[in-house]
Amino acid sequence: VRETAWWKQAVVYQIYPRSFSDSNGDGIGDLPGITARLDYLKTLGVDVIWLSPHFDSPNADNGYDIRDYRKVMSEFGTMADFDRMLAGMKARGMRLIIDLVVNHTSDEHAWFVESRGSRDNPKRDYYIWRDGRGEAGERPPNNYPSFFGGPAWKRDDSTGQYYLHYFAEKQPDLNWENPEVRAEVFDLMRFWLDKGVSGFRMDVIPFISKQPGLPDLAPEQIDHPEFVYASGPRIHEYLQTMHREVLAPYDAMSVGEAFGVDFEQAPLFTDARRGELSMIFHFDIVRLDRDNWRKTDWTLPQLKATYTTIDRTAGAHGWNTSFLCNHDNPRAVSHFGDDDPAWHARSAKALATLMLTQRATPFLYQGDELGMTNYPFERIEQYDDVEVKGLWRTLVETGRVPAAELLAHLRQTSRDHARTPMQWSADAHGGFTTGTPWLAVNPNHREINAAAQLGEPDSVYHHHRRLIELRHRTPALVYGAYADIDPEHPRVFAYTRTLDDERYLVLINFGREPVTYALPPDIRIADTLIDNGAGASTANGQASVSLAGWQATVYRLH
Ligand code: TEU
Ligand code: CA
Repeated sequence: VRETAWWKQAVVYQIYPRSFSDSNGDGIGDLPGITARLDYLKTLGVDVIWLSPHFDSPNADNGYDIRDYRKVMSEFGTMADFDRMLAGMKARGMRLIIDLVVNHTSDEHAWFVESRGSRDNPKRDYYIWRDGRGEAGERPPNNYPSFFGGPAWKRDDSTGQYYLHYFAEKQPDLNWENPEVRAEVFDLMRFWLDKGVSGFRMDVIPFISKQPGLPDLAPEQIDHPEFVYASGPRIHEYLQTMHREVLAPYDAMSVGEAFGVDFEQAPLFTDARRGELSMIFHFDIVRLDRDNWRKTDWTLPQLKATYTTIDRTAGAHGWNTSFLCNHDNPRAVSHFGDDDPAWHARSAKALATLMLTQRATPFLYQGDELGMTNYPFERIEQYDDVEVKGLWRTLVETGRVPAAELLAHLRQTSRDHARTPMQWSADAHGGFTTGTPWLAVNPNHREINAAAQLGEPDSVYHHHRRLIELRHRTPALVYGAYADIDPEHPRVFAYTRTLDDERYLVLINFGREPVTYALPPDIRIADTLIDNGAGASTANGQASVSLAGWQATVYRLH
């Protein structure tokens, strides 16, 4: 039996509000700015919008450090603006999911302000406090590193104890062992569900259960602590309770950011019979060519093998996400495609074809529907990201890595590539703001922008729109079995999607050179459903297909 769900059929679009659309000229995107762009999203065909954090925050990590879960960030607007935005989405038949960031809060959250006050404060146990090691407690309680540089522990002057922070010092980790913390989180989730949101994207959710006794990491675990952080013993108990008590009564969707979860563990989170999460984000594709901040090489067979593994591990009762970018990663076309102006549009469309024809819910990141590219960063001062600043401090300022080396990698890997403002038009600052943008707009907005692409039927935008429409009317592209028919081919990604007696073939040429691709004997093309404008069409029943550079085509098979 096919297990159908509204969120399996949906196409999701991620908005990073700070960089989407500025309505009042202060250089920062905001909620009225989003409301003004809803028709653009509706025309594209998206069903669900995922909004990165919109809550009150001192912005140590652009909103992933929340000060008040029930208040809208003042730069983004008011609760009335939120309500208007949500009503506008609903009026157009779109849903909203919001970001649930509950592994940690801001250090300015009222809970933490109280918690740090004294050892016997009633909120002390909302966070994770420990004595230091050494005679005078001068060394942290264990050797955990933080993701943004330095140890994951900060000594607090008021009581002399250390608190745990997996990310920045301004992001203290909550203590989920405390039932009051769990009740507070479930409550704030209901607050937003009652307002009408349809679910949550859950930030580093596997990290909420900590290792008992917080033992030191073994030397081989230090470089990738996420695998230890993501495997606390109570994670599934917490998620099952959350599902039963909060999500299920609202038929809410949930997507967990599964940083540190390896393939074998995936079904524990997403097997529907266990009642935990709807789906998770695997990191294995966007981080295929990464070792922390270092860019490494990748090959097409490696990418294909990863897709196959992800599909298999979901199993019959699990579900996956499909994404090539988000606010933490370089731009899809610069990363997996070819952002040279001659190949930019066609390769962006090829990647859209890959992204939107998986057995998984697609998550399209803002600007990728235009093929927005990486920013040409040159100097450290051009970056904003707390992660970049932490790397600079701990690697370059300590002399461990030469500045030029880190900069060369950041030019390909930095999170800021995805955070430059949306390119709405060829106007100043890409039409994002009438003021000064908080982060520079990519100079290529004169060529790559929404206004130009809306008026051009063959644009990257309209190709996304057509692919989304095709997916919506073709259940086999949502639910059909996935099979890579040629895992070793170094240039062509070839896979079928099969549902009952309907069968489709996707062919993507990952490169500039044309390829003549011989079809396996059991594959007979009936007709072409969509092609990324490369022109070469294939006659019914042909034994091989000529693919132009970066050509991507979806065929119906006999
Ligand atoms: O990110 C999780 C995460 O750990 C990585 O993707 C992170 O971006 C970093 O590159 C690890 O090296 C989530 C959010 O998506 C991210 O924006 C936040 O900064 C982070 O959690 C903390 O909330
Ligand atoms: Ca604004």
